[in-house]
This record gives sequence, C-alpha cells and structure tokens, in this order.
Amino acid sequence: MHFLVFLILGLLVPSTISIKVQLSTGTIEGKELNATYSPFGNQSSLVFFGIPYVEPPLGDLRFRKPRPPIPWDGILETKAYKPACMSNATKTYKNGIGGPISEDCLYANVFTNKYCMKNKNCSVMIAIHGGGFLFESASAFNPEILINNFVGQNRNIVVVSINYRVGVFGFGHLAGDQGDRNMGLFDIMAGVKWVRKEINNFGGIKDRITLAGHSAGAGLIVAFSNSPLTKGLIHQQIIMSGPLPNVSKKSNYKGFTRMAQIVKCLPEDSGFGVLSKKQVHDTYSCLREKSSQELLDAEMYVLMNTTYYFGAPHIDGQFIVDYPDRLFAAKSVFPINTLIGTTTAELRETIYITDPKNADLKEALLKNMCEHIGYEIYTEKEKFVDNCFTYYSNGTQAQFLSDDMEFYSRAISVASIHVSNNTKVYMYSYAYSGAGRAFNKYLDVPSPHHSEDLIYIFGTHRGVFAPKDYVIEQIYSGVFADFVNFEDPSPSENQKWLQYTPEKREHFVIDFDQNFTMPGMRENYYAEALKFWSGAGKKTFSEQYSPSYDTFIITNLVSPIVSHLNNVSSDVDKTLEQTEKLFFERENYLEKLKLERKFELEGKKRGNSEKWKGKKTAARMGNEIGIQERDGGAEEAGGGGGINILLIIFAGTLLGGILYVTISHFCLHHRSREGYQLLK
Ligand SMILES: *[C@@H]1O[C@H](CO)[C@@H](O)[C@H](O)[C@H]1NC(C)=O
Ligand SMILES: *[C@@H]1O[C@H](CO)[C@@H](O)[C@H](O)[C@H]1NC(C)=O
Ligand SMILES: *[C@@H]1O[C@H](CO)[C@@H](O)[C@H](O)[C@H]1NC(C)=O
Ligand SMILES: *[C@@H]1O[C@H](CO)[C@@H](O)[C@H](O)[C@H]1NC(C)=O
Ligand SMILES: *[C@@H]1O[C@H](CO)[C@@H](O)[C@H](O)[C@H]1NC(C)=O
Ligand SMILES: *[C@@H]1O[C@H](CO)[C@@H](O)[C@H](O)[C@H]1NC(C)=O
Ligand SMILES: *[C@@H]1O[C@H](CO)[C@@H](O)[C@H](O)[C@H]1NC(C)=O
Ligand SMILES: *[C@@H]1O[C@H](CO)[C@@H](O)[C@H](O)[C@H]1NC(C)=O
Ligand SMILES: *[C@@H]1O[C@H](CO)[C@@H](O)[C@H](O)[C@H]1NC(C)=O
Ligand SMILES: CC(=O)N[C@H]1CO[C@H](CO)[C@@H](O)[C@@H]1O
Repeated sequence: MHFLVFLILGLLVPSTISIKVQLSTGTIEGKELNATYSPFGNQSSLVFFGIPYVEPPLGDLRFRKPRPPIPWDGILETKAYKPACMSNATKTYKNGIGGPISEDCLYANVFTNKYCMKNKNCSVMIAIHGGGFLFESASAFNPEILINNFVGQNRNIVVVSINYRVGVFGFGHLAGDQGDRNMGLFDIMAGVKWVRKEINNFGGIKDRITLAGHSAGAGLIVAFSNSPLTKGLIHQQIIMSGPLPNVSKKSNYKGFTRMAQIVKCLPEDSGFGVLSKKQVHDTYSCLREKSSQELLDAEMYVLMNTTYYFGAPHIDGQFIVDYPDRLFAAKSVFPINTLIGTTTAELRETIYITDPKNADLKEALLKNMCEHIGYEIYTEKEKFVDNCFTYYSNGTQAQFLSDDMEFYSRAISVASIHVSNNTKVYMYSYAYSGAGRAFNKYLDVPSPHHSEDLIYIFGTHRGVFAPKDYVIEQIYSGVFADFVNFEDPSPSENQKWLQYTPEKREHFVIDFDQNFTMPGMRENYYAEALKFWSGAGKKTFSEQYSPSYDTFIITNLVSPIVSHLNNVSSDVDKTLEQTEKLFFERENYLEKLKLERKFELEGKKRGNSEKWKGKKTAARMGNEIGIQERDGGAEEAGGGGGINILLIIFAGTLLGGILYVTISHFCLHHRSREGYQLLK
C-alpha cells in the first residue's frame, strides 16, 4: 500500500517548517490552511495564494501574450485569492452573489504540505478551470476541497491552480489579425513553465506534472497537448468531459469584432471582412484605451442582445496549428499518459428530438439536425443525412446524437492518439446517478450529466453532501490522485484498471452500489456511436457557417431550435428575440446550402463542360434569395440581420425556396410553433 508508506513518513515530519518560500523572483509568505468539513478528518495544508506568474496583462499588455513576472523586494504576502479574470461574476463564483473580478488576474495558487516541503519529491497537479472559455476562475475553487482530495489523506500532491484570461481578453481576435492571439492558451503555457521553474521550492517534482481539467478546461488541455509548443512540458493529462475545442480558423472573431464596434473602436458598418494591418493596429490601440469594464459590458451585450457568440480558441498557426481531426490523422501529437472520461448523460442536447411533447415532429426534427450537420460540415452531404437519419431514428437514439458527436467519439480520438509503447492511457465512463442533493443540478436532462462528477473532484456545483457523498468523494478523487502519483488509477489490487487500447476500448465504469462497490472494467466504449461517426465521411473544413457563426458547435445549433419550440429562450445568455433571429437565419442558411448543392449536383450530371454553369447558378440563387455568400456575415454588421434577410427573401424571391421562405416569414411574425411542422 503506497498510502501506508506515506502515512508513516508523514508522522515523522517535524512541525516547524517555515511558510516563507524563496522563488526566483522574490520571497513569498503563505499560511497554514486546514480543511474543516470532512468526516474523514481535517486535512492540513500550506497554501500560497495569488503568486504572480507573469507580468500583469494591463495597459499596453492587454491582448498580448504574457511576459515573465517582475521580481520584487522584501516579502510578498500570498495568503488570499486574487480576483477572477474579467467575466460575469455571477457565473464565475456560482454563489448567487458573485465575487471580485479584475483584469489584473494572472496569479497562481499553490497547495502543498509539510511532507512535500521536507521530502521535495511530490507529484504535481495543475488544475485548469472550465467555464466555456468565458467565465469561472481558479479563485472560485473551494480550497478545502482541493486540500482534502489531493494534498491531504497522505496523497501528498502539490496542487497548483492558475487563472487564465477568458472571453474577449483571452481569446479575442480580428479578421486579418497577425498579432498575438489565443492569449488564454499562452497564459496556461506560461503557468506551466512557471510551475516547472518554481515547483521544487514547494516540494514538487517538475517532471511529474499532470494537467487536469473539466469541460472547457479539458478542451484547453487537449489544445495544449496537441500543440508543437508544449512538447515535454507535462508528464500526464486528465481530460474530464472535455469536448475538443470547437476550433476553426476564425472562431471568436465575429463576437470580438462586434464588441469592438459597440465600444466604437470600429465603425458600426465595418462588417466582418478582413481588416488591413493598419485597421487592426488602430482597433487594438483604441481597445487598449478603454476600461476593462467597458469591454466586459460590451461582451455581455453581444452575448445577450445580438446573434453572435464568444468562445473557442482558434487555429492561429502557432499554438493551434490545425484542426484536431487533421492533427490526429497525421499522428503529429506527442503522446503522454492520459486519464480521460465522460459521464453517461453529458449535455443530451438533442433530447428535444425524442421528447414525447414533440412526438409528431420527431422525424422532421431529426432530419433537420442531420441536414444541418451534413450540409455544413461533411463533403458527402446526402449520404451523411441518410445514414444519420437511419441510425438515429431507431427508438430514442436521437437524444444521444449530440453527445455521441461532441463527447464520446471525440474522447475516443483523443484517447487513441495518446496510446503508444511509452504511455499509459486510461478511460472511464461515469454512470453514478445517485448524487441527489449533493449536486446543484443545472440542466433538465437525466443524471449523471455534465459536471455531475466534478462535485467529488474540484467541488464545482457542489450542493449538500450526505454521508455517502463523503465516501464517494474519497473513492473517486482517490482514482485521480493515484493516477497523478502512480500513473495507475486502479481503485484497489483486486480491481485493476486496465489500460485503454484502440482495439478493445477498455474503460472503467464508475458507479456505486450500497457498499460503494464499482462495476469496473468493460470493453467497447460507445461502440455504436464510434461505428456511426467514424464512418460518417470526410469533413469539408471549408469554414462556412451561417452568418452569425464562425465555428460549428451543436449547442449553437440546438438552442435556437429548442427556444423556438418552447417559445422561451433556452440559451443561457440570449434573449428570445435573438434566438428567434438565429433560428430563422440558420434554417434559411440550410435551405440555401441545399439549393446550392442541388445545382451543383445537377451541374455535375450534365457533365464537366457545364459544371461551372451549375456553380454560377447556385451562387446566383444564393444572391437572389437574399443571403450573401456563405462566409459573408459581413453584410449584417448591425447585429443579427435575421429579420432583414427574411424580408428581403419574402419580397424578392420567386424561386424554389419560396414555400419555405413564406413559411419562415409567417413564423417570424406569428411565432407559430406549427411553423416547424411545415418545414417538412
Ligand atoms: C474538523 O474541524 C471542524 C471545525 O474545526 C470540527 O468541528 C470537526 O470536529 C473536525 N473534524 C474531525 C473529524 O476532526
Ligand atoms: C492545522 O492542522 C495541523 C495538524 O493537525 C495543526 O498542527 C495546525 O495547528 C492546524 N492549523 C490551523 C491554522 O488550524
Ligand atoms: C519521497 O521521499 C521519501 C523519503 O525519502 C521516500 O520514502 C518516498 O518513497 C519518496 N516518494 C516518491 C514518490 O518518490
Ligand atoms: C450574468 O450571469 C447571470 C447568471 O447567468 C445572468 O442572470 C446575468 O444576466 C448575467 N449578467 C450580464 C450582465 O449579462
Ligand atoms: C440588452 O438590451 C436590453 C434592452 O436594451 C438592456 O436593458 C440590457 O442591459 C442589455 N443587456 C446587456 C447584457 O447589456
Ligand atoms: C435499434 O436499437 C436497438 C437497441 O439499441 C438495437 O438492438 C437494434 O439493433 C437497433 N436497430 C437497428 C436497425 O439499428
Ligand atoms: C511497440 O512495440 C512493438 C513490439 O515491441 C513494436 O512492434 C511496435 O512497432 C511498437 N510501436 C510503436 C508505436 O513504437
Ligand atoms: C453489501 O454488503 C452486504 C454485507 O456484506 C451484503 O449482504 C449485500 O448484499 C451487499 N449489497 C450489495 C448491493 O452488493
Ligand atoms: C410566445 O411568448 C410570448 C411572450 O414571451 C407571447 O407573447 C406569445 O404569445 C407566445 N407565442 C406563442 C405562440 O405561444
Ligand atoms: C464560437 C462558439 O461557437 N463558441 C462555443 C464553443 O464551445 C463553447 C463550449 O461548449 C461554447 O460555450 C461556445 O459558445
């Protein structure tokens, strides 16, 4: 038993260890902090909160890659969390009242203990928070939970949590921008490099670093370990319920551009076209003059009152060099030890398709979803739509479509790419649905959904724990701690956790019966989903989305539809007015793609000599129905544009789309939910 060894040695450690630590940039002074909540005992820790790991990204450094920290004289007191980065504080702190936010937010927090400080040989875990690349913060983690789960119980892990810039501050960019981009990812890399340099001062070993994250945090870790810039920086990764970031070459530029227009750093009518070098320079100069609150307010405005989004990092050619699909296919990713897994319900976004309430619409809704995916991102569109419809019309299968696509089949890709002779890959499927009041449920889908297992690891969304929850917390966090410490998450000698192989897709099922026994190993993780999605055909990578979007993500596809069906916005940020605009924009756009495709195929049939004609006709059709070329969100600078498009269409078209268009027009003004049925 590894634990026993640690325990005995732990008792021998003298209790007079200074809590001042000398770093390469100066001396810091931390404090002792003990947990106070667990029936397993109050674990004790030495903590150092708010250590500067880069120069504050203020003034001219806004929107720039981070720079090394500035040394200080004397002793820097590091006993309290620093503010979270600029974000919606209510969402970041999840306590109903918010908490401090600031642009001066790039600090690290270190949790260690006397054993590590003495022996200087502890493993290190760096926690990367989630929050959709827009909110949350290391300063919102409850320290006691990290102490109990990882530092204490003789697990002796040196835990580091870091803030990184989010929203427009962390992932903004303009079209044509050649400057610093994906600052949030560069922040994380600077944090990891800082840990490598300083962690021995806290008792950690720099070559035993595990990067751990959930959701968007996990997505950022995937982006991190896919990057050519990070080779050799970390030893292992933990990827919990992490969809790959929805990266495209331009993701995030429309929301950012709209934000710049709102604060008057770009003319209202400047659209979304590529900007000249000078325009980019001038826009950034102007944005650097504004207060951080003004930019945040504009970000919030865009999220709520326009059809645009913020979010994912983008392919910048430096940190993220290509689409993950391509990086994986080229096997250009440097493999590392990986613990990866998902919950059995995640987001279930397509559950509206099988909702008994929509029973009459089931086929139409499924076909519509398959068409959006097929026409927007696959090359053999008709084939995709047929296969998708056939596979997902079976029973209530359609509710899994979104999770199969965004979570399960992608978890398989990530796991498989890290399998090598020198690495260990482990996979889990979290199926425990008995959390009850221990989880502050925030989605109306079955348990265990996205974040539900996180209550036992980092404590986010934690509700009221019953005695059984403390036991589960100890077991489940122990799996993660053992992976960090021993490269092996097996819960016991009797229940070995076998390594994942692409052939058998071994995975450990996490569930707990009355005696807290877990089911353990199974094979063929999501076999059916894999069969479907791996045979789904080639993606186009042509970066063509409906006018308000700059990347493809199912959430953004589903929420306008569900909002429309319920006549209530289901988007956490947007008003119903905006989701309705999006709904019509997207349905229109799909009709346009189908029409173009029809002409393209007819052109093909007529033979090569006439091929160009078909294309031309398709383009002309597009123009005539009033929707600009696919990439031309530029034309609706004033926000949304859905209504204008529909009016133009209604007034202008006599072409094939007329029936659809008339219906759309009708729907818009009468908000008729029947409208959907007519889309058939
Ligand atoms: C942990 O600390 C709290 C608060 O000081 C105390 O009430 C509780 O009894 C302690 N628990 C254990 C198991 O020692
Ligand atoms: C924390 O716990 C340790 C070990 O039980 C104890 O020596 C120390 O006084 C406690 N510190 C605080 C601040 O409660
Ligand atoms: C750390 O050091 C202690 C004391 O030398 C030793 O007993 C222990 O095995 C070491 N742990 C690791 C993980 O190397
Ligand atoms: C911040 O988030 C909360 C909770 O989702 C929401 O109610 C509020 O409107 C948001 N604030 C702004 C300014 O958008
Ligand atoms: C959205 O617009 C409404 C109405 O103009 C306004 O009251 C609200 O503050 C705006 N929301 C944000 C987050 O700016
Ligand atoms: C439909 O789903 C059931 C249950 O998952 C499965 O056994 C069956 O093979 C499926 N049918 C088809 C035609 O795929
Ligand atoms: C792993 O080892 C096996 C047997 O030693 C060898 O055949 C195989 O090529 C190795 N694979 C890789 C990826 O190095
Ligand atoms: C739990 O353990 C008890 C005592 O060993 C046993 O009687 C019971 O069947 C077990 N329950 C389950 C669900 O395995
Ligand atoms: C949709 O909701 C609005 C209020 O938000 C209401 O005025 C309207 O009548 C509703 N429409 C339908 C079709 O239920
Ligand atoms: C631009 C965009 O679509 N961003 C989305 C990327 O994914 C995150 C996390 O799922 C969403 O919150 C963003 O809206």
